[in-house]
Amino acid sequence: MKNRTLKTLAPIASVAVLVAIALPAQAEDWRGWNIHPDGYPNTMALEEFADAVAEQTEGRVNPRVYNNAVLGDQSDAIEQTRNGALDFANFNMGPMGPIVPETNVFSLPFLFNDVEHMHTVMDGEIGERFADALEDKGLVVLSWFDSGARSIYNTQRPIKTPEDVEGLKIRVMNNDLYVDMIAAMGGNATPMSYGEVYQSLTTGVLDGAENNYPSFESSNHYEATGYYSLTEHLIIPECLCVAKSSWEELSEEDQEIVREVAEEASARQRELWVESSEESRQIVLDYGVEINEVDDKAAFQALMEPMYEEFIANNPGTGELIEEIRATE
Ligand code: BDP
Repeated sequence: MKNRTLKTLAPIASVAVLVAIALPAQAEDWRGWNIHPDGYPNTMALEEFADAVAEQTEGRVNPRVYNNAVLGDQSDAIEQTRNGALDFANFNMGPMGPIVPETNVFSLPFLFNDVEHMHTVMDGEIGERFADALEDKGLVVLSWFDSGARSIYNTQRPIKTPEDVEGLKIRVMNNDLYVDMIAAMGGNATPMSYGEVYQSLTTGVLDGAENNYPSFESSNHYEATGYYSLTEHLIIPECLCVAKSSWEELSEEDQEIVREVAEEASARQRELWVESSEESRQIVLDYGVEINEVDDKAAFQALMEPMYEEFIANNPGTGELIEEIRATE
């Protein structure tokens, strides 16, 4: 009796084994977080990344991008990606600071000379060190994106000297370093999620905020503020990151494909960035926003010295790192 059962079951079992072998490994449906709307340079690059990954892995990895931060604000999304609830994202290193303290150095105003300098640093050995720090916290950096230079905009007046910032209520990203930065200029900073800023500007809860041209335009903040002043105080890198747990589920071959596609997405994003910045500048000008150059940026820079001193004192080794970044050509 016992034997007969085994004999009848044996063929069924081997069929099951064969079916399991014949089926392809389960496809990975990747959910990607993106704060920006349709048409934004990062959104376009992320969508191209998603399509190319699906195509080149022949559907083994199927990324999908969710725009406009519908999956949560940036600080939440960083945590969700770290714990694998989200698979990939484009993150700014500003709100990354509280989670990966090494990245706080990017929130020091006037760290980089210009955007090109930032790219040279991030594409080199120093960038790799930051990628390692992020990986230790569960985020695999695939490539680095541009986010231009951030400038202050407000409803009250053009900012030409630090005195013009006096008393203004300025929204900053979630990182306490920006509170010190605005305080050093004489203003009052309010850390706030990106999505809440527009309304706070229109109701007068805020006098202003700070961002690059594409975000100033695409968020419609320009409609609520009359002055955009080119303080260019922050140049912050962004990453295209994957959750470490999602990354480790991929075969080596697929990892290679995804990494290569991400490098292409970064090149594409940087190209689109330049075009988009110019387009956004034109849109806000046409709308009637008054844009002004800041002739004496050194006056702003000088006020940041105590912030640097405190940062270096509180974070051993960062003095050397800052020197190294500044010396990178
Ligand atoms: C944009 C960044 C985005 C930030 C946003 C902000 O690309 O990651 O969340 O600024 O100010 O430029 O919150």
